[in-house]
Amino acid sequence: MTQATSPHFPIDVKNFDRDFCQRRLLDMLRIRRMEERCAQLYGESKIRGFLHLYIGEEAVAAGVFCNLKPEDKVIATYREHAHALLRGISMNAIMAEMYGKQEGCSRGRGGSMHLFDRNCNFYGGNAIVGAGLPTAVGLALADGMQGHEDCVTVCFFGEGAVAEGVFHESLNLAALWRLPVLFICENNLYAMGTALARSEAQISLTTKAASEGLPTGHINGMNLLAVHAAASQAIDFVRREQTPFFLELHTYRFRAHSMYDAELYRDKQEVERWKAHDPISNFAARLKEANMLSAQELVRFDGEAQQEVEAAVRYAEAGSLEPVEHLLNDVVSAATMQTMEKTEP
Ligand SMILES: Cc1ncc(C[n+]2csc(CCOP(=O)(O)OP(=O)(O)O)c2C)c(N)n1
Ligand SMILES: [Mg+2]
Repeated sequence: MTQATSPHFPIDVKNFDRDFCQRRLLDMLRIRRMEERCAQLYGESKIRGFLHLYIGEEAVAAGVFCNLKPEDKVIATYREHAHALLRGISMNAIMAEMYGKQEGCSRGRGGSMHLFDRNCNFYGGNAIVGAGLPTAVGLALADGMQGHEDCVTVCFFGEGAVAEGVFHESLNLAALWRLPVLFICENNLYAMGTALARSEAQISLTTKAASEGLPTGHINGMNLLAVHAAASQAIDFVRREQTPFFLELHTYRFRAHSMYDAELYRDKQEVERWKAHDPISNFAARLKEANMLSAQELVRFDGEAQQEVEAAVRYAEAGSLEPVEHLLNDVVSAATMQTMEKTEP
């Protein structure tokens, strides 16, 4: 594990299958084009509320998801459009959810931060920083109790979550009870406008995780093949040993935290420097150099991604809003619980 998770582990594109590489490139293009369109639709007030874009971080999701089995469980944060898409929620259902339409994957009640689909074993989307971690521990515990021996739960979270007490509580329990959770920290350097060193005395996240008894690794999250190699080894390890692992991926978001953010906490040159590591254009260039991608194929993949996005926008536009009379459906209060208890035989 140590070698594969070193940021300097050499990954040669020629060791990979051409079809595999092209599919990963398409994964990243689908994410990028979908989110660029979402940003545009936000400007037109078609999408409202919060919208946190993953642009710049695509190699993380694309490198991890291709290693998972359908029965594995995934949980993510409010920056989860990519995870939902690569876990198999259709772009139509995602876009309809963004629009708040009933045809959305959360029936229009969740929006951007609460994409969810149990059929895909995708357990959200969560607005609360750190809330996915104990839920992941619970999902893995449930798998064990139900005899699902071979399952892995993957929990994505930002580095901002390590400041939450629940980060330590969750890692401790997962290690103590030997639960098969892969904790993936998407370290994009900032929690809203706060750089890690401004909130944490110990900025080595692997040291923090190791102090809770977890084996750890870290890798360059802008390099798709490096992410893939590290994730595949980490997932195999968790599946085989039925014990948790902590993987930190160094990445960067190119856009604002959410849609309203003056970005006073970082200078433009820093963003430009990171854009030179764009996971999509760099991966496409490496594939071209290795004769694994032609200019025409790249245009075709991009066109396919854009067509899928436009079809999803049409689907969302044609969708319907939930009638106001349904407003209280699925709303449970302490009072309704008491009534239910009284009326139950
Ligand atoms: C418990 C909690 N505290 C504060 C917030 C407000 N908040 C929303 S996003 C965010 C930053 C989280 O940053 P990070 O975990 O690094 O994820 P990133 O946005 O960088 O992907 C904060 C503090 C929240 N949603 N939940
Ligand atoms: Mg962050």
